Amino acid sequence: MSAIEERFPRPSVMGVVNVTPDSFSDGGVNFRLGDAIVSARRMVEEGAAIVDIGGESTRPGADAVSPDEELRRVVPVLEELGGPVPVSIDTAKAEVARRAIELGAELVNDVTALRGDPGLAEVVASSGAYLCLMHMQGEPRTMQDSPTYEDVAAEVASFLEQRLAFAVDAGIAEERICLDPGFGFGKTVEQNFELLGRLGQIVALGRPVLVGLSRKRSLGRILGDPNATTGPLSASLAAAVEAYDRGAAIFRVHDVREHVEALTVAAAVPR
Ligand code: 9MG
Repeated sequence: MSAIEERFPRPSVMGVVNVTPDSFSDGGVNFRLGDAIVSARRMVEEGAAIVDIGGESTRPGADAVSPDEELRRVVPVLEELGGPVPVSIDTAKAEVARRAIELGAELVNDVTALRGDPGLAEVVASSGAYLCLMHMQGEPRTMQDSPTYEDVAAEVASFLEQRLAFAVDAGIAEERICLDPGFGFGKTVEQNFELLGRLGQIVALGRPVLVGLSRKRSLGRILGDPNATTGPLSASLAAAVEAYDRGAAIFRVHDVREHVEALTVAAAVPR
C-alpha cells in the first residue's frame, strides 16, 4: 500500500456516513441500511476519495455505545459496500476496527488518538491500515463543559506530536498516519477559530492534516445563533477553503459535491 499522501492527494474529500440514530449533523438520515448504502455510493460518484462509516455518535453530549451495538450498525453497511466503495471506519474500538478492516476498510479514524482502547494500535499496525489521530480535550459526553487552553494551537500540536510518536512506537508506519486538530472536540467557538487560523502549526508536524469542519456548531454560532447545534453548508465551504489555504489535505464532509467543487477551485489558485 502507498503512503497516505499518495493515496489521498491534497485536497481529498472524505464523505461522512453516520450509521447512528442521534447525530446532530445529519439527523440520523443514514441509520437505515439502505439509506447508508445509497449515500455512500452517491458520495463516491460525487468525488469522495473515501467514505467514513461510523456507528457511534461523537457529538457533544453523546453517550458511548457497546462494541456489539457498534458492530451491529456498521457491519451490514461494510458488507454491502464491498470493494468498489473505498471506506474508512470511524471507531476507537479494536474489535470494530478489526472487523471493518477484514471487510475492506483502508483507514481507521480514531477520535481518541489511540487512548480509547489499548488493543487498537496492534490492530492498525498488523493490518497496515491508514490511521487518523485526532485531538480531543475530554470525552464526548462532557467535552464542551469548559474547555481550557493557554495556547490552543501549541497544545493541540504538542498532543498530536506525542500521539504520533506513540503510534510509531507501537509499530504503525509513520507514512500511513494523518493528524487532525479535532475541531469542536473540547473547544469553544473562539478556540476553534484560533486553531483554524493557526492550522499551519499542525501542518508543520510534517504529516497530512485531516479536518472536520463540515456542519460543525461553531459555524452556526459565529453566524449569530448562540444555541446552534450545526452550521450551514455555506459556512462549511468557507471553513474548508480556509483550512485548505493553510495546508489541510483531507476534508471530512457531509456535502461531498459542493466541497469537491469548492476545493477544486481553491486548488486551481497558484500559491
Ligand atoms: C467522527 N468525527 C466527527 N468529527 C470529526 C472530525 O472533525 N475529525 C475526525 N477525524 N473525525 C470526526
